[in-house]
Amino acid sequence: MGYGRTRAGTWAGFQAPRGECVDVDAGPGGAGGAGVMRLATEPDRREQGQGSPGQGAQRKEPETRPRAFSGIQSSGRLHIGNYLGAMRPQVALQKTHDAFYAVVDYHALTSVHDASELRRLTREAALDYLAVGLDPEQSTLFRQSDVPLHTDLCWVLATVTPLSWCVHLPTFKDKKKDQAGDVNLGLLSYPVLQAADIIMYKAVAVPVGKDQVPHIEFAREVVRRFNSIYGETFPEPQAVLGSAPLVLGIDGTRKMSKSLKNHIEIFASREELCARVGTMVTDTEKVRRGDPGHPGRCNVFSLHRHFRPESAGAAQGAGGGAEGGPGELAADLAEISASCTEGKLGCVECKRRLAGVIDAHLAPLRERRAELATRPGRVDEILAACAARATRVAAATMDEVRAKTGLGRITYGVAGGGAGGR
Ligand code: AQP
Repeated sequence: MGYGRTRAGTWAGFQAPRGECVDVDAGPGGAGGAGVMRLATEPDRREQGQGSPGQGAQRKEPETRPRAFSGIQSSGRLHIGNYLGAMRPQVALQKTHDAFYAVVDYHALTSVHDASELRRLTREAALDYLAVGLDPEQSTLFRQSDVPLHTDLCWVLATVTPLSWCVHLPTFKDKKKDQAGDVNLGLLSYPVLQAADIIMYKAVAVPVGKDQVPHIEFAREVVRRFNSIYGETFPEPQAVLGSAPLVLGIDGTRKMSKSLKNHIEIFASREELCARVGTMVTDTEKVRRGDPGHPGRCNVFSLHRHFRPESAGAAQGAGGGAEGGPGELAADLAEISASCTEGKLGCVECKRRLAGVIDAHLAPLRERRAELATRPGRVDEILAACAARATRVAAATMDEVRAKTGLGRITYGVAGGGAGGR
């Protein structure tokens, strides 16, 4: 099975049933889609205008692939929940979609209030993205704050978004608890900015983890509201889920998350990785080594699965290397399941084997990241060129939004570029 295909066989997100997510792993599909409104793939004069040289800006226009957008917060080291749930499907999607991926530092600002820390984390996240296989020749990888039009559109959307929609979002309620000492207005408007990020590029596909589905539904509601007031402008985006939409943390009960500190970093050293996997909670009903286990109820077994054959196609797409070929890994998985169920395989050994398979998968990614880290100028170049391309597309959208809402028309500059030491 491979990522990058839709069950519905169409990516015209605004034609799909409302609220439905697309499983990126399932079934044949293809690009396309026509609708009454201007499509995300339709080139705009402003977009085609001033091409700037460099990575990501050299592709041939007009782009005909449907658009995708997703973001990742630079609020901490990325973990295998981010990787399996979002980054791997995102990398797969870049083959079929004109993908815009942003390191969303405006969002991270809602929790990180230290300038050098935010800069560092933003650079790290960009490096992580490139290391897992994001190709700046195929995708537009940029830092969100390099395209300040995102906050411009966020304000416009805020004026059509009922306050109650934000206040009642479960994710806001969770954040209020997690960040009790810092419940800022940015946390409340977080999903509005996220909606702005997505629709700025008229994206129809949004590859994310399951926890983000309510935010994509929120963005769809905002689109409907805007379109009903100002006329058809934006397509309704659709969430795209991969084969691991919800990865549990090492506690085996809650979502793997930086803030819950139950995560396993993607780019931890081999030793750290083994230590973290070693502390994972296993099947609670298997108390002694010889007790029969229940792989279907064990988070360690879930991870065995996510790093094995059924994801092997995607793993290759994402640049991961696995121990053995897909056939060998599938047989290995079946053997683990059988011997755990029969009480022959102890949890310690099962975790040792899991650490081995994850390490083998991540080792080439680690190498690529280390290599990229020696060339910071190259990363800055990529981010700058991609920010220029994102700005051209965003400027076209904002021209349309400003005209429809009665705001003034302005000239847009290209900000920043590069996450490095300013
Ligand atoms: N455990 C997970 N399983 C599957 N997908 C996940 N994602 C995050 N955790 C899991 C997906 O990763 C993308 C980026 O997420 P983010 O940068 O917005 O961070 P997050 O969801 O807020 O991740 P954390 O670790 O939970 O961050 P904190 O603790 O800082 O809030 C998203 O697509 C998300 O679905």
